[in-house]
Amino acid sequence: MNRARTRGAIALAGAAAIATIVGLASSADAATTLGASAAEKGRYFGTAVAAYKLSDATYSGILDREFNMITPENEMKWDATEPTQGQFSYSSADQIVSHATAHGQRMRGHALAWHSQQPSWAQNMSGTALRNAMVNHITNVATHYKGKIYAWDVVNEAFADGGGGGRRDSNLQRTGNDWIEVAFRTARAADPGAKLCYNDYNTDGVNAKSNAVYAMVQDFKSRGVPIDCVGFQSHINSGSPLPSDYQANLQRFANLGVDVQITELDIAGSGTAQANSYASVVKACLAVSRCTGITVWGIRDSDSWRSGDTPLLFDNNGNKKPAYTAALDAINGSPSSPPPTTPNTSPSASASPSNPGNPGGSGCTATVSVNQWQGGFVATVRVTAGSSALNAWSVTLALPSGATVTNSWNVARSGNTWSNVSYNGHVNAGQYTEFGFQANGTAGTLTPSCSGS
Ligand code: 9MR
Repeated sequence: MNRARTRGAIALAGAAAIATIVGLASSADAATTLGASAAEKGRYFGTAVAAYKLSDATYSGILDREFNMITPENEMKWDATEPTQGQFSYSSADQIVSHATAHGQRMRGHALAWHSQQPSWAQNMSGTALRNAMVNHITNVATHYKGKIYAWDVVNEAFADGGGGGRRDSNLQRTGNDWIEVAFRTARAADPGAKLCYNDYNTDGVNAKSNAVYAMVQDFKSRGVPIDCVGFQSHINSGSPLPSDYQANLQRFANLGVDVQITELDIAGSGTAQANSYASVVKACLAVSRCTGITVWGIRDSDSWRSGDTPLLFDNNGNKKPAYTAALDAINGSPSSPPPTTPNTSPSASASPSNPGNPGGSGCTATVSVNQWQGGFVATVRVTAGSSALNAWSVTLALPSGATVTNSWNVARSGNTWSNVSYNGHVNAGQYTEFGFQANGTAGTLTPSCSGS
């Protein structure tokens, strides 16, 4: 594991050296890829990835050019990671994580506890045996990927469709109504640095199902059950059209004190109509300060679970569709909204206020916010351009002795110098981008200083 991590770090450092040159050469115009444009707004743009497609050059070419967040489409699910009880199988998911590490992409983990895609041994279990198996599963998987996951879908699709507003019946639900909070507490204990999300579909507008999820999040927040984010899958088609209150729904969840994320976006259709819907979703996310990013559920239409709907941003040959251009233009045309906030807000973790900022060498300031828990922390560093655009930046930030970095994102590090990667060197005047890292130890007071060109 240590060796793998070292290899990844070397690959990342190499990529970053090249990236800095690219960054310096770029023009002062808006960024030209989804990931880079989203990064300029302090957001990510991700996609679902299938491990077996990574050897397809068209597929990985688009992936690495456009996307800076990856969700394994199936490889981290229960049936994939624990096909036999107590025997864990991580090779396909590890392949995706290695790819992400080598290309400076972050990971969303999907999904720890779900009624679907369970291995047959779990499908046949009930009661205490199933509850214990779920806890053991979450502990093992979240521990295996500790420090490598930006956000976990801890529980997926636990609410019923239709007007009832209740839980979905499932073997997990029948172990007791508290199975969801047990799943979240277990995930927090295993990987305190990951944001923990509840994820569902048909919750994209205000309706009976999203109201039920809303009530659960409110209850969890009031009782200190660790939850950091809510995922809105956003599988849009004629049967599930884009709700007119999409943004308002995201905002009401954000107002509960959780991040919101678009987690599995696909929109059936073609041409202008599809392009307009993509633009609406992107604008809605960027208008909600706690909407931290958007993930589309596949790259080319042919990669989609609903390929007949042609619901994605690239056609079967990997060409950009009108929907791609609309999504990119919507990101670049959106005003910068206030910060996505700091990571976890678990009761044991405290978010320290941002440092006042540092005038730095030329044209940028850096501020840091820290989420410390017993034995570790996540730091989020914001780089804000001054009155002219940046094409490259670096931040000097020393860690106290005893603190060791386990994982970082959106950045290349050499000792105490943290530099932009290819997609986030360009920052428009007055705008910002963010990078982060997770470390063992105690952060203390971190004082970043920024220099840009
Ligand atoms: O896209 C996934 C597809 O390859 C699988 O066959 C399917 C099996 O359930 O799961 C699909 O992904 C689902 C995701 O994990 C949860 N939300 C709905 C997605 C589409 O079905």
